[in-house]
Amino acid sequence: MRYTHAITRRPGKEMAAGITTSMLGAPDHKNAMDQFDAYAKSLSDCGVSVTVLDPLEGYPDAHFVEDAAVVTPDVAIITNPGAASRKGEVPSIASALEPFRKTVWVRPPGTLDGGDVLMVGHHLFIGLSDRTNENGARQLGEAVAGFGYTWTPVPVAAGLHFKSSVNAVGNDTLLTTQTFADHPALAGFHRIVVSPQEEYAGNTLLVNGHLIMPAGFPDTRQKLHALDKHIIELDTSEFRKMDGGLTCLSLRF
Ligand code: CIR
Repeated sequence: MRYTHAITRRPGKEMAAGITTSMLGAPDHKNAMDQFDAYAKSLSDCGVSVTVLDPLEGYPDAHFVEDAAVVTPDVAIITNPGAASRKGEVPSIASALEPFRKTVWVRPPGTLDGGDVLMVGHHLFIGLSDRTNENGARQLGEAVAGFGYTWTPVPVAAGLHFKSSVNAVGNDTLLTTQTFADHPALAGFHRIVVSPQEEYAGNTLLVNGHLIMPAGFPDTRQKLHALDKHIIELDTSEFRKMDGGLTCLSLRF
């Protein structure tokens, strides 16, 4: 799919108060801003018009905009994030998307994080995780079914979200961690498997034929090199400290 737009949000000064399990220490806001600027520039270099929202006061995880919506070519689904501290992020993302798409909202008891949703063509893989429940997955599946999409729920056994472990790096090629290397739900796709010490690089982003990957993962870089795509490596250290990666930082459509 060719993207024309992306919505992003600058990290706020309170970003260290977000949710994390990483034990990598507190993020440095200044470094995070520099990393964010490089990220937004890379999206722009890939031919995408980038909207940059201001930090959302009181919501230290709000720059991980991917979790607040799922945008298809036909409709934007506004999520009900699984973490209580993140539910208030959605109205501002809905407002940012309204000029582009009709919106449909996930309602309780359904919960859904966009990080659990991988769209490949007209199919959605929806991770069932600590953040996304079956009701939320079904609401999303039903919202897109009318536009010709199919969907598969996939239990997420490791990592925060489904896309912490599986991402598209080509039309029929997925980059996965070993957990999903032989997963039957992904049958039919060519799979490139990241090594156990490079699992974080499984969160690599395909934008208009370019691969944006986190810096510092030479084995994965070499594997991706075989795809003959332009590779952009970005330092994501400050976002990683807060369990975030490259896909989390934008909504692409
Ligand atoms: C959280 O735990 O919700 C944030 N600290 C990180 C969210 C990362 N989002 C993503 O992978 N889509």
